Amino acid sequence: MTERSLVLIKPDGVARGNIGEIIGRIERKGLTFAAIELKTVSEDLAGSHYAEHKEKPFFGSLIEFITSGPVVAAVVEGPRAIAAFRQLAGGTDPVEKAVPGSIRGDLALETGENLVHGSDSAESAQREIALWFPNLASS
Ligand code: RTP
Ligand code: MG
Repeated sequence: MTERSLVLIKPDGVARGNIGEIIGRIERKGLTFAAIELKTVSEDLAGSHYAEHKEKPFFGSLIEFITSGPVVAAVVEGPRAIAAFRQLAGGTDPVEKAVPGSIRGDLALETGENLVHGSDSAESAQREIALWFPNLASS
């Protein structure tokens, strides 16, 4: 069954010139793009996107980081796209959790600057796609 996932290349990925590298990995996996756009992230959008982490001690630094520069926002599509992108991304901590071969495992060092976001469930994907791409048909 075809799924959609909301993928972000975070400000560190854009600033480090990793857009092409990350998009290439997504394409090589066989996923396709239903939407892709460079975006400046407002505090409002950042807070809504990461609402589940509101009470966490790292929430302030997370919002500061994700609004610190432009991000690439994309809707990625394909069979099991949500799990497939999470596999490509690797675990949250790029050293302790992400395995070599994954985006974070190969290219990142710190949990706070881990290059990419991918929706973690069908419910999150639906909510996040509506938030980032309100004009995209939900077909
Ligand atoms: P994301 O939402 O960004 O795709 O990352 P994720 O699912 O792998 O991790 P999540 O638990 O949703 O956490 C969101 C982001 O918050 C930062 N974080 N810092 N200092 C910490 O313990 C900590 N834990 C999470 C990370 O940047 C993570 O990507
Ligand atoms: Mg998450």
